[in-house]
Amino acid sequence: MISADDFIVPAQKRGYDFYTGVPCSFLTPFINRAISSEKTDYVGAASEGEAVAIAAGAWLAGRKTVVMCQNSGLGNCVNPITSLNFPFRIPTLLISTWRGQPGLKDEPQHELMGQITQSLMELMRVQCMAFPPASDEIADALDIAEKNIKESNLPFGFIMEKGSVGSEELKQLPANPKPMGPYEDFRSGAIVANRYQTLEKVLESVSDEAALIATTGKCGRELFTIADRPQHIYQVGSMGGASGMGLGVALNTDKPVVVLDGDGAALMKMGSLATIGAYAPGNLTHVVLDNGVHDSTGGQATVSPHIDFAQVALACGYRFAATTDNLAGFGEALAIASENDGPSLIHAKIKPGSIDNLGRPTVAPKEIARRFQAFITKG
Ligand SMILES: Cc1ncc(C[n+]2csc(CCOP(=O)(O)OP(=O)(O)O)c2C)c(N)n1
Repeated sequence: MISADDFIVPAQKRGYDFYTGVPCSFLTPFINRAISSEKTDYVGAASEGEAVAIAAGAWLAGRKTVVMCQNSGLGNCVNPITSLNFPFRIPTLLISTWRGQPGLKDEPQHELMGQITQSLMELMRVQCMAFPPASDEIADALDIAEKNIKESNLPFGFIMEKGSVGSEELKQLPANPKPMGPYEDFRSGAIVANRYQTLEKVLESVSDEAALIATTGKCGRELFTIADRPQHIYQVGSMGGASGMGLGVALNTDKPVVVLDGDGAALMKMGSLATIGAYAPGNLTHVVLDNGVHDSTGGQATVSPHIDFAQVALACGYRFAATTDNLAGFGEALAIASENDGPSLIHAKIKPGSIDNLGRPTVAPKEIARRFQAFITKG
């Protein structure tokens, strides 16, 4: 058995000091220390997939990251690990517990995942090894992880057995929710613009210093078609992960960060609104481009006509929210968001549809990630 600091301190010396994840009882002492240690930043995520996206954002802003989860949560990580970390070559240290370890008595829901934890990691191209059980094995384990990450630029996994880390007190600050932020309704009564026109308005309105993170599907393809700049991420996969990534970036830079989300994607990871509202980075603007459909896959309806994203955001702690259905109102909402402390959410009601012969990003995701990281960290 080791103490949490036996791992956290040498990991921090190697640069790993941004932690995010969802707890597991096997992780309790380790996660308690990641929360209380002054050497680490910790973001409690709503889901493990969101944690992977937050960590990816933090890495894009220059941090070295650790994602902690129960192995049940590995299932929630599969999509971002395979369609975000892999194509963009974004590494993280992934510490997963080993509930259901064969030979040990555990609950029935952990049996199958316990049998496949290591092979699932390897299937996802995540090289992994046992979480070091003794303090004299930690430096070597971290060096193996570092070497692997340097070579592959992919996540590296540690599988943590029960009782690996000695107990730690849970010391956390009480929640301090603020009164609900202001709301503006800029609707004129008729939806006039589509996503392409709204993205053009974003580019015309936001500062050249702003980083833009576009959700999967036609949003990123359109943004690339309108303008390709180093401060753009076209999230080709990881549907729903744009907001988590935006949070990870925004918490680690002073530059403005604008997330360009879809209604389907925002609904897929709605827990991220809660995390953003609670961690409340002042420089984050979250635009939900709501065409009422999964436009990129043929226009199948989402449930967004039932959802008031602006009110959801305010209830989650966003500092400002607005609803718009026209470009002038959208521009006004963006101006308020950029002049005031966020996070802000702009619920932009738009028409479905795109342009004819829409292209796709021609810059490789790995290159996009690295030029974005350079944009955020240099200057
Ligand atoms: C996890 C996952 N499920 C499904 C898809 C397929 N998919 C790609 S884009 C898309 C629609 C996204 O809808 P929305 O966020 O509303 O954006 P829009 O296409 O309307 O711009 C879907 C379902 C995917 N890429 N990833």
